[in-house]
Amino acid sequence: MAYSAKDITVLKGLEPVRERPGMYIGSTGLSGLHHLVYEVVDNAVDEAMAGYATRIDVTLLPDGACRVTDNGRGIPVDNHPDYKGKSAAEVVMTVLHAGGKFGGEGYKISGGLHGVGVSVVNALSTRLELEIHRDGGKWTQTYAKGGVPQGKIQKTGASKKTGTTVTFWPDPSIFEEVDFRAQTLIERLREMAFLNQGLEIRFRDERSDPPATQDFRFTGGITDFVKHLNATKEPLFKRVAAFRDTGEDYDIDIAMQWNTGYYEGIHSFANNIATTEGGMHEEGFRKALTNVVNRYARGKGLLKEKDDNLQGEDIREGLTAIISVKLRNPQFEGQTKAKLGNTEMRSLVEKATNEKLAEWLEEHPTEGRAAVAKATQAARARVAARQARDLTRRKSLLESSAMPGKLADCSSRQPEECEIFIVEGDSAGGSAKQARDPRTQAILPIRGKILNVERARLDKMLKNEEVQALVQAVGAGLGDEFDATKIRYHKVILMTDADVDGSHIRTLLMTFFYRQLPELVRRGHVYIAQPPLFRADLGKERHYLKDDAALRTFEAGHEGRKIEVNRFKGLGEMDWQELRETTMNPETRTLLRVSVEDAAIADDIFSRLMGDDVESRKIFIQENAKDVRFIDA
Ligand code: 0RA
Repeated sequence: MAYSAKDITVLKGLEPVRERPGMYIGSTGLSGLHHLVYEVVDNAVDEAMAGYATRIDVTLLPDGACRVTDNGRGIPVDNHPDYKGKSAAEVVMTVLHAGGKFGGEGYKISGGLHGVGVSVVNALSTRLELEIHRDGGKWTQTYAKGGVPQGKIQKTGASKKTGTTVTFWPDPSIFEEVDFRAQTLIERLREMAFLNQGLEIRFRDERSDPPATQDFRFTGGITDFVKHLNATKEPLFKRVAAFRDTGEDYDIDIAMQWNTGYYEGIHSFANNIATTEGGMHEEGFRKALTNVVNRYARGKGLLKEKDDNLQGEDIREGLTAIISVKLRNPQFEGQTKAKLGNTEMRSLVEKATNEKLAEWLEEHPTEGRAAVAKATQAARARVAARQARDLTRRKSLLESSAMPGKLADCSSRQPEECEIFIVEGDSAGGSAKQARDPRTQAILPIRGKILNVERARLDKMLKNEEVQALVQAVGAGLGDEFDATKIRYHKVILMTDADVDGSHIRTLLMTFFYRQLPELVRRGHVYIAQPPLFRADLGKERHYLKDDAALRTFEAGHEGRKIEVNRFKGLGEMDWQELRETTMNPETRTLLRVSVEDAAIADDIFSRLMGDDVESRKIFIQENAKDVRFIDA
């Protein structure tokens, strides 16, 4: 195909996106792939937030495409004033950052995130089809690889409805993988539906026959979100406290409910984007929450004059809360651009919480008392936990800051080059010790299933031997005393069997890290080793294959030859040379880095997996057995 001068302008304009995709969508792994969908959905949600769309359909097609349809006004198809001869729709699809921002008044609060614009999706696709229903007509335009328009937008029929449909095929030469994960998309779409009260989002996966579908529409908005998060827990009381405050150019929407558990689950969003690093809105909420509950407790005589104030962490124990704000110019800061920087939001949220939560407590005295009683208990447990911790610390001092007995440490003392393999079982630990590079690789064998941390309280958990060994080895402390500068290994690698028990232990370990050393995960220090599932012998050659797909490809590539296939049931079945070559040697292995993208989703999953609700755990494991979660290569 010959490019015309105009094509070259488009190619040039979108070129930076193809050159450095990571800058625009974060990564070219699964997370980046899914970002494409979110970007298109965000535009449709914007149209809904502006009051014009009520429904969004997201469909995965059998040929690998993703289709997003909304029933909004349709992207304008008339000529764009600033771009001669191009429709506004074409500008949106081919100019970086054009977005819908020229909508003027219609676009008061723009959610667009991921904010990079749908042209980025176009740039990273092999093909994109646009269909717009508007002004009595149906309009279509197609773009080839890299976002090059195949002709102008054209009226191809009449239509009585309005709306926009974008269908795109992600480019396999850009992405490591182009198979969308239904479960990942479903979770985000559900979240979107919670955050946009009343908006209908329908998901349909046509890659299976019959197609799998899930529809979301929550008339209770984030109140339903909180109920959903607490559904796997035991709510302290039935009611959800919810309040909102709306101004000229902002919306604050808060819902909260305590459960009888011990973890804090405060999740904040700004313009529908998870602010996992917190920010001003969260700060305002926390400050007001501590204030209001203490004032209430004193006012009702639940705290006596001689009593200390309840601390914020006591009050937040077992609290599930959603803070969702919408504002005109969100400033996203922090390492992962997931922290809201707008200072005005702090005082706005603080004021709203101070007034409205106090009111709510006055109106719901039974709930108010229950919340204070829970916080008072938490305060007592906090004191007990501190004593337990002091004890452990003294003990480890006595043992001269010794490392756990089972640890085979490495000799290097430069954390940047050090790795620790957490290995299941003593026998696998043995071959790992032989296989390692003792200078940079340490081995910590873990026996059996470590304590299920989700269900245990900190003071109890600290008494668990396996947990102590892990924390001591990592060397950076725990909980709010975690000190990242003391991390002894920059790679903490979970190496478990590829069977059901192995994956259970891996989930337990990931839960532990997520709950107790979240900073370690956030900084990208936690990895999962990928031992192969098969060894295929071809004459004298040995080939190690990581999964069923790899085996099939291998077999297809050697048709007619005799292949002897062995399935490894566990790490213990490999000899140490095999283990080194396939799984441990940095030159030849592949590792998966564990990432926690969206704490709200992760929280939900871990609770379902690990919480007390056996039924929901069963269902969850059945549904997700094949889906690798939180993992992005
Ligand atoms: C710019 C202006 C108008 C609508 C849109 C963009 C729009 C963009 C997207 C993206 C996905 N779905 C969308 N729906 C609408 C407003 C035009 C008018 O005033 O009618």
